Amino acid sequence: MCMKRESNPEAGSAGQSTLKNGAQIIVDTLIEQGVDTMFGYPGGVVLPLFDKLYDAPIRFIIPRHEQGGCHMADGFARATGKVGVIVVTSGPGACNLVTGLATAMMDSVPIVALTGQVRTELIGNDAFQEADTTGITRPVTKYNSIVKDVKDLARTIREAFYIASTGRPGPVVIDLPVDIQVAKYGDNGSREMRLPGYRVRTKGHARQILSAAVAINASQRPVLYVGGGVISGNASAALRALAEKAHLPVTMTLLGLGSFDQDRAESLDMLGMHGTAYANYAVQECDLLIAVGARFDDRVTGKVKAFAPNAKIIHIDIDPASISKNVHVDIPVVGDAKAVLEALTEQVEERPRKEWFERIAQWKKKYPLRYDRSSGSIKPQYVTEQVCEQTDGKAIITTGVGQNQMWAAQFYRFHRPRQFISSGGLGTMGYGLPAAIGAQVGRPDATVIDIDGDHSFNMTMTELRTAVEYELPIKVCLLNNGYMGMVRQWQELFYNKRYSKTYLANPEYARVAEALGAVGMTVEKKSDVPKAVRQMLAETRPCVVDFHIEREENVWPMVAAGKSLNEMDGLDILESMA
Ligand SMILES: Cc1ncc(C[n+]2csc(CCOP(=O)(O)OP(=O)(O)O)c2C)c(N)n1
Ligand SMILES: [Mg+2]
Repeated sequence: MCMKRESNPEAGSAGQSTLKNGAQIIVDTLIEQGVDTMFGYPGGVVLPLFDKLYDAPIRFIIPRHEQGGCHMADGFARATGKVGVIVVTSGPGACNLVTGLATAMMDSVPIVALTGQVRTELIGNDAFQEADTTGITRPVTKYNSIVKDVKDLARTIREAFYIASTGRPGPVVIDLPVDIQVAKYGDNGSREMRLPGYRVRTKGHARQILSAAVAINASQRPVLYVGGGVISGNASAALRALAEKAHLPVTMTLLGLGSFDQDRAESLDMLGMHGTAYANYAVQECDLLIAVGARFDDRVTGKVKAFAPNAKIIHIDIDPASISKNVHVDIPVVGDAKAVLEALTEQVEERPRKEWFERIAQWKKKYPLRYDRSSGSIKPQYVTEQVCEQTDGKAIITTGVGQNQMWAAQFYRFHRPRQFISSGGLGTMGYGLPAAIGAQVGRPDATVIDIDGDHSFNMTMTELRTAVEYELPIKVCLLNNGYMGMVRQWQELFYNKRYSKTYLANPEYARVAEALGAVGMTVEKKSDVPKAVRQMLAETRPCVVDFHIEREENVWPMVAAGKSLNEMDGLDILESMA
């Protein structure tokens, strides 16, 4: 068989002397694509590939579970702007990726996932560890494909990187039957791609940009509403230039945090369900809403019919499919956020908009984010503030999902892109720790802190061992309320305090951390918080600090599901803490 393939006349033009097997072609194509780090977990049908990875010049991180590995690749991608790469085996390995892929898909994160597959002739036979990986992952990927001929291997992998990282980024799965990994082929060095239906628009239509500039110049009460697309499109500097020149207040989605320096006067911080009152009021009263790289998610809009009722809407997005999907848009601009914002900045005029900024200043003064500082118990907001203060607002923060995520978003102040890494669209509990590991792998120079919930942490805490193994000094700040706090909050508010199935007894996290080879600390007294944060930051080993916080603390303000943005609950509670 092998001999026959070696003399295959279809082998590349370089001839017999350069025949390589598929696994080597995969590794060479990864290196050609600039991959120096990858994540992955072995298994039977990826053994040929793992054999070639044995001496490849690629840093390889093995997680404890493929879901963790996929979140690591995702955290790596979000922290660095590069494509995250993961390789896993067929069947259970590929199935374990699904949550990670869906998380990356919802948040437009570039990942290339290589999955092993059974031999091509066995596909459809219920072979050992066979799963229909392309079928299972189709709805949670931007693109997927199975390679059935070694001739297509290099090209398919190149296409995967191109699709994952261009336009609206996203995860791509390439399924690799084991016989393709051992088949031999001559690499003819061609860099061609065959993607006739895939077009990426970059510049934006000049007439649409002009209409947008005219609308901005005419507006008395504009608001820029920006999302993760500004970060993935490397458009932060362009955003700042526009906001500064035209004097535009800026509010960010959860995924947009970091795209605009929160210390700047134009920042309205986060909007939406747990956004600031001043952002939500400004959106409801604005006469022009300029959405950039954001998708009008329901956690942002509240009741869609009542969203920004007086505003004309401009929507700048690289993905034409997201325009007018949830909210009718008056001036669509399909294009790259950076290119469009730069073109807009040239065409807008300086306008001080004093009255509008004064109105915003009144809201900011009346409704800042607050919590009860006099309380004797440990408030999660206090822990987050301490972490922010002691890191000078410079750390990379990842989160779990729930109240912890909202407190991190509200009380850490972000200054630059790629600093806040959180599962926004899917809301994946268990994301925080592996994402922190991936971010630390990509940014060894940075302080990386996972502000996590106890039950989110429970889901993937086994990855702490991965951090120990690779000497990644990540820090975990557990906001431990014992509860699935965000669900408990909804039960308190909407289900008459019937806390059905939202309490589970937790382990002693400090001992768990130590058993896994990390540093563990427990903090039960408010007065110990600053010192514990200091110790955590000084640690050179992975470290978990278990803060026993006020158990029934709530996140305020809150726009209940189905309410409009100006109908916020909890403002009276916040005011009473003044
Ligand atoms: C994988 C997964 N399962 C279930 C949920 C639903 N959910 C959202 S928040 C939450 C509670 C989170 O608890 P914890 O991590 O302790 O965070 P807290 O809200 O207490 O800060 C749950 C169960 C989810 N988002 N993800
Ligand atoms: Mg909790």
